[in-house]
Amino acid sequence: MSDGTAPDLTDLLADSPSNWGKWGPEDEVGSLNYLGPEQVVAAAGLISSGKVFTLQRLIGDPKGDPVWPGRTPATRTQILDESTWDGEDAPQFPGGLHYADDKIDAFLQGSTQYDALGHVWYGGQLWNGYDARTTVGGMDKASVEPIAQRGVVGRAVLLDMARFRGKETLASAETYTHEDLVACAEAQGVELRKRDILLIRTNYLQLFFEMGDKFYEGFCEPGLVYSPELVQWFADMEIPNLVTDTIANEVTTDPNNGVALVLHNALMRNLGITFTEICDLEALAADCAEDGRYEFFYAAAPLKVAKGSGSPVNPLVVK
Ligand code: UVW
Repeated sequence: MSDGTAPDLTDLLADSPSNWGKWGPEDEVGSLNYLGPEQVVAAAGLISSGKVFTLQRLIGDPKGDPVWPGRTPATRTQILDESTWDGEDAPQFPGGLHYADDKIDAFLQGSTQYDALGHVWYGGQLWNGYDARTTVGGMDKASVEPIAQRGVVGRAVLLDMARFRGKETLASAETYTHEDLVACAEAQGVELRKRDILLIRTNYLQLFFEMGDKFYEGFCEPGLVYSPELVQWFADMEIPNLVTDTIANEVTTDPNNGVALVLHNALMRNLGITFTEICDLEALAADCAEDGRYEFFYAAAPLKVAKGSGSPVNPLVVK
C-alpha cells in the first residue's frame, strides 16, 4: 500500500529490466541459474590457503539479535536436561540414557537468512509473474525450498564499503551505488566479474550492539540505493546473489523517492537475484584486509522449509 506521497512501485519500476520467463514459466530460483557447474569448478580453483569463514550471526546472542522492526528474535526453550531426571516421573531408558532437547520459536527471517524469491512483491505478482495469492497460507511458488534444494556455490567478492570509506561503520541512511562498488573493487585490487556473488560490508550492525533500543529510532539502514542504472548494472553483470551484513541489504527508505525497499523489488522480484542478509563479515573482512585477497569460494544452503518465505543459513567462505 502506498502512503500517498511516495510513488507506487508499479510506476517507479515500469521500465525496469526483468528476467521473468528467462528460465521458463516454472522457475523459482531466478538468477541462481547463472551459477552452473562451470562457475562452481572455477570457484573451487580459488581455494588455496584452506582458511574457512562462517558468516552466520549467533541465534540467541546474549547481547541481542538484530531483526527487522516488527520481528522478534528467536526464543530457545530447554525441554530436557539433567534436571529432567531429578523427578520420579522422569523418562527411563534401558542402560540409563539421559539427554538434552530444546526447540526454537523463530522468524525464518530473524537471523542470518536467505530470502525466498517470492518474499516481496507489488502489483499482485511475485517473481516470474506468479500470482501474489499463491502466498496465502504459505508460499506455493518461489518459496525458499527450491533455493535450499539446489544450494548456492560460486566465486564471491567482498566489497568492504566501510573500509573503503575509511569508517568503522557506515551511518544510518548512508547510501552507495554500483559505481561505488566498482570503485571499491578497484581500490581493493579485485576484478568484478559477471556472475559474481557480491558480499558487501557496512559493519552497520555494530551500532545495534552499541546503541541498544535506540538503534531502532528512525530506523533507516545504510545500503545500495535505487537508480535505473544500478538495476541495469546488476542485470548486465548477471549477479546471482547479493549478500550483506545489514538486515535488508539496501537503504531502508529511498532518499530520492521515499519508497521502502525498492531494490527488494527491482532486484529480487524482477531480476530474480537472491538476497542473503544479516551476515557477520567481520572476520572475513579483517582477513581480506590482511592478505589483500577479496575473491574466494562461497557456499551456502538455506534450510529446506516447505512453503517458507526465507530460512536461516550459515554461509561458508573458503580461501
Ligand atoms: C523485508 O523485506 C521486510 O525483510 P528482509 O530484510 O527479511 O528482506
